[in-house]
Amino acid sequence: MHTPADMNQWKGRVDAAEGPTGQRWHQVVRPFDNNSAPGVVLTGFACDAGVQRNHGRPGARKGPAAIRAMLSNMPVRQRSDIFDAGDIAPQSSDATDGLEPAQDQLSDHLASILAKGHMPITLGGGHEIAFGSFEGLARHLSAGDEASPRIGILNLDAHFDLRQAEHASSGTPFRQIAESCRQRGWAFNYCCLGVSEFANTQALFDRAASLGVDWLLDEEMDITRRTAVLERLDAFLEKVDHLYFTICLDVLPAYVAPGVSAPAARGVPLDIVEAITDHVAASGKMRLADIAELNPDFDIDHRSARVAARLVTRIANHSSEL
Ligand SMILES: [Mn+2]
Repeated sequence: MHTPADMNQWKGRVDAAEGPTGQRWHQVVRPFDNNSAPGVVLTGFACDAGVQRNHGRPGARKGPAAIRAMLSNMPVRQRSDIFDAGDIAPQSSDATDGLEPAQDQLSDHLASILAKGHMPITLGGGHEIAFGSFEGLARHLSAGDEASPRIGILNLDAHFDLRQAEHASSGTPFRQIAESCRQRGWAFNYCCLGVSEFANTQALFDRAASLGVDWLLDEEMDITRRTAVLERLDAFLEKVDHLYFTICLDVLPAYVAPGVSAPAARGVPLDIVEAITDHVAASGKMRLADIAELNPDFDIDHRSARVAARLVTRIANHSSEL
């Protein structure tokens, strides 16, 4: 189910006396349509069916509205070509059964946005968003000239989300992406930064190793290791031409992002997460991005939603001009 942008969600402070440089996002965001000139396109994925299947705390379906509320008052800096394409969600009648159709709808939507030269940023939603995002990029690139596009998947996450399970969930998307790559005959280039040794079983570390995943533990990503982390990132970016960037908010410490499906006891400092975000956005390789797992039911004073809005704004501001 795809509902068009509800522009009533974009409201906030107006500093009329400041003129055009006093503008905030709610004053410049426009509803997306098929004739929109290339820009940043926000789409909500109002879904936590995968979180429910993964036995997490439901509520992430309310994430997109909470992120828009915090984005509304962001000052407009580098970019003002921002569009809202509304929300994609499972049909309310079929609960968790609606997961796969919603992912499929997201993929088609993103492929069509990419074909028009936009930079999609998708607001989650559980991390099941990742399979929808990747397939959107894959469908777009399949229609192009490259026989075997070099795609990189960069995930900032406490979890590999590589679980083997009977049904797709928020814990399985990167295993599904690995299978999709194998079926397409494409390399699976997956880098997961911020993995917790205490939130992933040995089976997941073994699967990551056998799939050739590049990872760093949360413990290897404190602020004293900023340079080493960015060098590792550069080595990964070197190997790919098209990057899918996904941030699971539970990569952050629980005191920074309490409103998530599965909070992290340690996490990666926001300083490092923001440095990586700026670096990736400026690389010229990022084709699409999403931010997952915001659960407003467990947020404190919109803390996690504010962090999500900062990250979305950084991605938009620093992404190379189209
Ligand atoms: Mn996670």
